[in-house]
Amino acid sequence: MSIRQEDRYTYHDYYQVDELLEDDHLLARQAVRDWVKQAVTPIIEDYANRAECPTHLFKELADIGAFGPSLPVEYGGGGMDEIAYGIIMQELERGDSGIRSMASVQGSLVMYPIYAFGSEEQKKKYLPKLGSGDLIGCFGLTEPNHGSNPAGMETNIRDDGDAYILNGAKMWITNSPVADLAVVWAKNEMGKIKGLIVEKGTPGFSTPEIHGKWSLRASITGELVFEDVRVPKSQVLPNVEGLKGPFSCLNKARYGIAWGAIGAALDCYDSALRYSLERKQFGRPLAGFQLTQKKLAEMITEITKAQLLVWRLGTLANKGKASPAQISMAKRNNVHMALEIAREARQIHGGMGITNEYPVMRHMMNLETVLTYEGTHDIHLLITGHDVTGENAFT
Ligand code: TGC
Ligand code: FAD
Repeated sequence: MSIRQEDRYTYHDYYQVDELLEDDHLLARQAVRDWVKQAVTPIIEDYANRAECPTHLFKELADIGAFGPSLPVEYGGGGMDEIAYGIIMQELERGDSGIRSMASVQGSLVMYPIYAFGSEEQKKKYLPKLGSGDLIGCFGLTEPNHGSNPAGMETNIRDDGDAYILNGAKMWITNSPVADLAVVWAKNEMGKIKGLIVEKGTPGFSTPEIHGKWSLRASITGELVFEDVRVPKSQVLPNVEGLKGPFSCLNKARYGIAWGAIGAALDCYDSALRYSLERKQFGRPLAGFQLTQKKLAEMITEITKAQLLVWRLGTLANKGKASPAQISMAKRNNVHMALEIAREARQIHGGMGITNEYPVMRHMMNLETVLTYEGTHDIHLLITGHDVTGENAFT
């Protein structure tokens, strides 16, 4: 079977949402789009097939400004606004959700907490190197027994003079086996959650890889295991305590995913539209049948609604007014929308849709993870339910 080499992707903007964007947004988008066509498309099916992470792309992602696009330049970021950040995530996920994950974790889950909650020494030590891709980071919140409910975490620190002793385990951690450092959330002796920067090579710290994923196969995932790991107190993030620390990072990453998922949806729609025009059955193109048109018309309608949703969310985020619940709504809606579109697009491709000559099955499998990580589909529904009713379904 030949592996897809050609990338005929064309962007779709049915409601001329581009008119709402600024020149900087369009320039950033074009640069990332060009990079995805040149660096991601030719290799991604092969890496996904082999369940291998294209780690050489970390440095290239840094070079195109994908790490912390909306963080200040002096702290390793891109100095752009939140819409530019979203648009970059959209183009990356058009290539592959795993590639967007590489950037989400580095920028929103590693650089952001160090920027927002770190000491000046920590920022100077880590942020420029993270922004340039000379250091790779990961984010440890989820545990084997505590996924949707991180408040129950068992990972803990114990005071030991000028250091803390860290024990516990984190599960499902994107990039952990290749990371130089981990931002880890753990409870202290008072039960308060603190963030720590734990460097690779610290005795007692290991990062075994998780194998056997049918989803996000081009992204590397592992555990974080801490056995009496001595972490100097200077490695604790001094300016945050409690769950709002990790949740603030998740707001950033979930926002990026709300944009990113549209990229995967667009790639599936674009491929299905082209295939339906080129493939003939019963003497006419598939696109000429009403049932195919229904699928395509519903796809572009949902994509258009999602594009408008994130544009508005981005304008709110630029003013610092995007609430966590608004971000939850957009993450949930857009990932589900993308997954539904991937499934419909797969049908339009018929048998060819299950092969790696087209991107749809890969996107579809990836989106199963995206539906679950950064808060599952149902958890985000309950966050919206809590917001609109005032009643907390979690307690
Ligand atoms: P709750 O009692 O509601 O809140 C505890 C404290 O946290 C504050 N808070 C937030 N702060 C900022 N942003 C948010 N979104 C916040 N949500 C809550 C809250 O104000 C409170 O602060 P304080 O000062 O009063 O203590 O918390 P809860 O324990 O009842 O949790 C509610 C729930 C279920 C919504 C939450 O646990 C949740 O979101 N669960 C989902 C877990 C999740 O999203 N995990 C993601 C792991 S990381 C990941 O998946 C990375 S994938 C990376 C990739 O490859 O792209
Ligand atoms: P569970 O919490 O056990 O949930 C199982 C099911 O129960 C879900 O459908 C859920 O919606 C449902 N459920 C749970 N509670 C309720 C409730 N109160 N009401 C109704 N339904 C409920 N985590 C990190 O910290 N860092 C990472 O870098 C990271 N990367 C990941 C990469 C991949 C490939 C994957 C798959 C996950 C990653 N995660 C990461 C973990 C991810 O955030 C969790 O998988 C997710 O939060 C769900 O937790 P869980 O898998 O333990 O599912």
